[in-house]
Amino acid sequence: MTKPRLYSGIQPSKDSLHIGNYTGALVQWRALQDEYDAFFSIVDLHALTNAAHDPKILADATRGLAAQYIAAGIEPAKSCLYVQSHVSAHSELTWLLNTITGFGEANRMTQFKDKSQRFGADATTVGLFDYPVLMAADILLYDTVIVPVGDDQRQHVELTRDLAERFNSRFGEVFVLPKAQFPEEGARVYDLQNPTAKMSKSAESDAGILWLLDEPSVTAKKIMRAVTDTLGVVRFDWENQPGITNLLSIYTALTGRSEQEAEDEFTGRGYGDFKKTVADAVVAEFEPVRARTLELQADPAELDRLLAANAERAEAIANATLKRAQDAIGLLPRLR
Ligand code: AQP
Repeated sequence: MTKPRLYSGIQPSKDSLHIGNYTGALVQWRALQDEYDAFFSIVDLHALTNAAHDPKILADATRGLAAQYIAAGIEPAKSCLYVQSHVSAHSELTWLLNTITGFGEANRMTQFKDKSQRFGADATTVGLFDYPVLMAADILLYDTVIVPVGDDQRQHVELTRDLAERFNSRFGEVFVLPKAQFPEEGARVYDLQNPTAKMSKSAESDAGILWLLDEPSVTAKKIMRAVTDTLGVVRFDWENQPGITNLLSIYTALTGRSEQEAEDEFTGRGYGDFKKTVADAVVAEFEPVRARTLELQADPAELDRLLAANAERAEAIANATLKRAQDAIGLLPRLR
């Protein structure tokens, strides 16, 4: 029996993932790859919308992200791991979907609002505005049933469903309606220095971000310096203790402990002791992933071969869906 399809991706907008990408996306991906026919894309076209995009580092970051996927447990023998720009159907379907997307609905996307505010008027592009439509094309091309993502992508997956429904009702049944899936813990990790703001690769300061490829001593130092409060109690309370709660949430996501178990473990213990335990857990999780990433990056030709083979597999599926969409929308088929 064929397995239901799963699709997700991460932008190679930096040379390392952060812990939010790890707990929000990769940990779920790893757990779901047996149950689903999984496609994990390195969404480099999305990375072009970033204010800090640098053409000199994008190709290396793309390969490096493939290495991090594998090092974190995505198995190339089971899952299709490929680069978005290697499959041109992503860009082509985006255009078709653009023509049925309302300006108003795209304008309601909170991630666009946040990022455009952070980037400023000069760096806010039509590409950034169109990011959710490209993401819809990514998902719909693969007849995706489930999209495992962090909480920040909830609205984008809802837009994807709306576009699929609209297209199907206007032009005939072409797309499968996907559903987002969020992890129980670690669905939203906040910046350690500003624990009410999402941890983000494109944040201005590095001090609040736990990079997967940071040296262990740097990781530990960032956690020991994380912003907390003066209440002196380790408990889940996003409203009054966002810093402590963020660290607790990272801890439960990585150790599999329940919220209650984690709170009980730290009853009567000071913040320094608590932070040290969280730092040890993060370092223990990241260290083998970091070491394996560095090993894989030492053989770029092998990574490129793997990505090329997987692009072919992805392309066959994506092109078939694109053709259905082109036919349904009424474009004249090209004679072959
Ligand atoms: N802070 C977060 N907590 C939990 N999950 C997160 N994700 C991102 N940040 C957090 C999840 O990681 C996946 C890939 O994200 P992306 O790089 O494609 O885009 P993003 O959501 O815009 O991530 P960043 O880190 O904020 O990147 P930049 O700054 O480059 O845009 C998604 O599943 C996302 O939910």
